Amino acid sequence: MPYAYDPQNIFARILRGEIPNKTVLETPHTLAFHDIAPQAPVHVLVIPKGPYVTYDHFARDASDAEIVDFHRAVAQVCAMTGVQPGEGGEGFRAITNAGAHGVQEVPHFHLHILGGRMMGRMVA
Ligand code: IU
Repeated sequence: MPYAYDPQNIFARILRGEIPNKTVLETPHTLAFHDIAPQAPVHVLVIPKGPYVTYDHFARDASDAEIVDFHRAVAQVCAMTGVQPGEGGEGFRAITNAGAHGVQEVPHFHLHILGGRMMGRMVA
């Protein structure tokens, strides 16, 4: 079953520059920006520039270059926001919601990087 990407979703519009964002990092294939409604002192969304709906869609269909660029960008965001536990930071949580059961609101794959406070124990 092919994924149907909606080019009018809000992150597609951000990527096209139609809606402003607070950019943390931009790389050839990836954009990271502050979440508009932060759930923690650090709350950054990392998104690929390509039209991928969910993480599994991205992992299946993106090129190796896109996948490497995305994950290196995640590491850079962690460094830039000071949350890397191996580098003096206090740690972070990375979450991606996918589809209906994942309660995904925006249908463009995004990884939430949350940090700057103690997280709650993870619950489903
Ligand atoms: P979700 O994983 O799809 O549920 O998360 C969507 C996130 O996108 C959520 O944390 C929103 O606050 C965030 N967001 C945003 O940063 N900018 C926007 O214009 C909109 C949502 I709409």
